[in-house]
Amino acid sequence: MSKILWRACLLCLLSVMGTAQAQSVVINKAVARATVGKMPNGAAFLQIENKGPDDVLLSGSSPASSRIEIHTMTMEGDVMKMRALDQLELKAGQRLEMKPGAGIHIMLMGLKKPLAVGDKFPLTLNFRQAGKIETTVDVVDMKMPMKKGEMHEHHGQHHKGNSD
Ligand SMILES: [Cu+2]
Repeated sequence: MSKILWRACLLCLLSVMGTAQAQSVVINKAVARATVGKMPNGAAFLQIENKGPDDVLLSGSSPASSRIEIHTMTMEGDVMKMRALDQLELKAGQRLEMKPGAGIHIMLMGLKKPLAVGDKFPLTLNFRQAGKIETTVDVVDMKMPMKKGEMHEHHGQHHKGNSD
């Protein structure tokens, strides 16, 4: 039942995007790394474009995992450290592109089941100004995040730089 609701929601979201910018925050190209074996957690990467006023990403949720955390990864000396952020600021006009291997990502804590290539699941992000925004995450093969981005061509809602 909730799947049908989600479909309906996605449809209206797409039709809104086609006409006017009713949404001040736009999420594109959401992907998650396929998990191996019984990995308890997964990682998702997406593009967030803030077309509205300064905003803050407060939290997220997904039926795919018991919890969502916003993580940042930094190099401290030779050690890669990952820590959870309470929130993530997004300035007006800011475009954030999460990339595997460095920086900000969305952590799926406590996966309900392994993420297999080709799976899709909904993810809801909750912003202070823009409210709740849902997107669909595609699970892809991301063994080698480095260089040349051998990512599958997922053109989903890619939206050419309409910068006004
Ligand atoms: Cu993480």
